[in-house]
Amino acid sequence: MTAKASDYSGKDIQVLEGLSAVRKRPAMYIGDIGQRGFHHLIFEVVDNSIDEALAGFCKEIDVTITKDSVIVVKDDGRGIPVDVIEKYKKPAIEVALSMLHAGGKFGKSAYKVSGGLHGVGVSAVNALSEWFEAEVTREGAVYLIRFERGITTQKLKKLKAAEGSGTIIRYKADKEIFGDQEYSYDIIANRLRELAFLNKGLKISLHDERKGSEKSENFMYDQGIVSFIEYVNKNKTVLHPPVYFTKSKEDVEVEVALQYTDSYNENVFTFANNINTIEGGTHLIGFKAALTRVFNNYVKENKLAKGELALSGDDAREGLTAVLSVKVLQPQFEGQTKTKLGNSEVKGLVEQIVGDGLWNYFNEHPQEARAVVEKAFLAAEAREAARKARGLVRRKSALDSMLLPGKLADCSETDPSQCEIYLVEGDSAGGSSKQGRDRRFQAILPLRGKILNVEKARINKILANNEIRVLISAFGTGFAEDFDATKVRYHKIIIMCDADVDGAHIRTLLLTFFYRYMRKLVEDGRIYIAQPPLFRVRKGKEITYAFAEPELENLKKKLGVQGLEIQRYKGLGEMNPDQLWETTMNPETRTLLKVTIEDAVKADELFTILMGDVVEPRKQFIEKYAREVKNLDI
Ligand code: 0RA
Repeated sequence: MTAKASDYSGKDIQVLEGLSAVRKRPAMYIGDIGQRGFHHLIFEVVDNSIDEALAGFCKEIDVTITKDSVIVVKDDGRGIPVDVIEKYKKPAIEVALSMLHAGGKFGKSAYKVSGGLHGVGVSAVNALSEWFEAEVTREGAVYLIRFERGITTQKLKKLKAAEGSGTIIRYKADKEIFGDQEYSYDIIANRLRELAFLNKGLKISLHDERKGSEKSENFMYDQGIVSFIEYVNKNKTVLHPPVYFTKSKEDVEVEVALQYTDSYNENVFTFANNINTIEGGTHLIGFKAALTRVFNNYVKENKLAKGELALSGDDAREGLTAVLSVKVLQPQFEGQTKTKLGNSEVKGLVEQIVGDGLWNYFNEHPQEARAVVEKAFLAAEAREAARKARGLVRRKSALDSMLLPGKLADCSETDPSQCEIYLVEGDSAGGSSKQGRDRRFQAILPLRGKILNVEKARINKILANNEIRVLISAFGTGFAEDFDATKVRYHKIIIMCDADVDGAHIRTLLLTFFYRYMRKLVEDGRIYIAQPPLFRVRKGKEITYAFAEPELENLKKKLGVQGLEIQRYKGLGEMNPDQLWETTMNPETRTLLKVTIEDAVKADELFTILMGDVVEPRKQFIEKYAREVKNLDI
């Protein structure tokens, strides 16, 4: 054996080891092996086609879920190169698809997406697929290569002569890794729609060929992020048409679109190289600085000031929907979840573009400018009133550090990581849960009646609401400018409501409040929903609980129907303390749903529809989902 040949086999082993590492610890490479990771594989493949589009060679991307749940991603780019790489004695495509992190080395596109969130490249998808195929058309022919669980089972072969160019990836996610999961059309559609918004003019289509759920959609937006803004604001009352600014400089391209609505919320979505930078970063800092400056300069120059009242950044952003998309050559992603843009050169550029653009817009549209500035002053007044009210609360609590709400039955443990608080609907259930709990680590806060709908109120009114004040002081986090999620006194905040319409309403009101005003608690995974059973089934001395209809049916079958006593719980109050503990509160036996934000655009849409003041979309939403709801107890 020549030195060269042994060298080659050595490399070969290294390649295989690379991918077996992915199979050994998949979560390390794709985040998790649950729903998120399972869908992430698709986006990892699509990202490669997006890179090709960003480089200017791909106009269309086609994603299909076949009836056998095979994923097919097709693009009309240049095709993955097939020429043999000297060093590996293998075609470039084989190296790119079977070597970890090798993908980037062959990419010559201007703005690579890979390198961002779990940017592990398509080889990780290959490793985690039962089988994986790439079909490439380029240089006058069609080529095919195939792998099974990351191992080449069909070397690259030429299939036939053909015109044009493009890449088709087909893969079947490995059951050994992902179990029996099913693809969610909505998760895929939402991300593809977002990618189409962020890459103006690119056509992305999605086809679901699974039996019974056949569906097809095309996403293509000539207006790019302006269409994104229109989509986000479709159920809101807007104050002016969307405004759009863009500029490219050296290695950075910036696009900004914004529009004010009459709502009290701020919705700024930021992206770097198509990655949703939920932790913000330099682009967001530049944007906020420019916005605040333009507002204050406009007020000064037009003598619109109201006494001593100064406009803060928060005031200037009340009711604002904005999409900020930057593309940088070498993105630096920082932060806990690697979704914070670190490139310092971006801040100044964004600040300049937004500053100049908005200043010109205000001067060319004085009517619109006055409307949004007027709104910012109303926000400032509300904030000032809230600040005064909060000052009172703070002084009191400084005098008495134990100022916890009287209704709160606190736990004895003081380490927040060990503590839970149950927010319980109604006094009677509050009573049972106080008796049923483990008082060492479980606190109970009964909520009387409904909390305020924060979607329709400004901050001063929110802070005047008694139930909300009680929540804030029990949590210990402070509020608004003083809000600090790290001060939270309980690492689990558990919403426990009846399984009826009122319960659902109270739960939604609480979630709206948390999402709009304590979002960090949601992001940190602190918010949970308790799952009380719907049925109690007794046979002789044996008692079991069912949490949904199908479970009840199974129980009926298992125990045979004779002699069964079935009780349907109408509310938590019907359970005695022991039952409540056993079914809903005992960490050993209960089921808790953790509230997560998978998609901020969808979450905003949901809360706007459910709690906002435009009626028609709510009606449509209820009509659409009413058919799917079976356990609704009115
Ligand atoms: C690197 C170089 C070239 C194409 C690609 C990557 C490429 C990769 C993927 C992955 C999915 N679709 C893709 N399309 C293209 C082309 C280099 C050249 O032709 O000069």
